[in-house]
Amino acid sequence: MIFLFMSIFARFFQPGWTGVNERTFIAVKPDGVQRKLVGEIVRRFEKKGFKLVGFKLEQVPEDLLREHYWDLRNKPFFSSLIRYMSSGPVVAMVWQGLDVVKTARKMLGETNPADSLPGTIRGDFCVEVGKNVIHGSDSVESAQKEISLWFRQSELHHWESSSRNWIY
Ligand code: IDP
Ligand code: MG
Repeated sequence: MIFLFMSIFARFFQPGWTGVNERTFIAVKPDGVQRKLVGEIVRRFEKKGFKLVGFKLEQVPEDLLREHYWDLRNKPFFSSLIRYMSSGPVVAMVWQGLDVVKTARKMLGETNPADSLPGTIRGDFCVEVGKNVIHGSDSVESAQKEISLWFRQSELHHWESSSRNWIY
């Protein structure tokens, strides 16, 4: 009974996800999709031990992209960034796990691929800052905002991973 109540509560009231329930928003950008990097990127997050809770391929409307990158609206590259992000389908994902926001940013590497260490996604698979293959939320607060911007509640899946007790 208590579990039923908790799962209904979690579904409708979406508490601040913390600890092993922390979530982040990851997107494979149009260049990453075109360059067939989706599988490799998903593989890295799966193998690390994170849990996939949302996944879709989408041609993203410009309105959503402008909202997503609202903080960068005054940057000189803003309009080319919106053009780049709408130049083809994007794979939008939500990953869950302990410290997933910070860890995912480390797995991505620096914004500029030239500053990204080998072994990171940007360090391994791209060259230019304007075609840097992947997005990842930069804080728990932005993750929560971005997830609710990109995903409906019904697109986020509640499932128990059978390897959970081998990871935590
Ligand atoms: P982040 O993606 O590492 O969080 P942000 O500074 O939030 O980096 O910038 C968002 C995106 O805008 C970058 O991933 C990149 O695609 C693009 N961008 C950032 N700086 C530049 C630039 O100097 N020239 C062109 N594009 C840029
Ligand atoms: Mg950012």
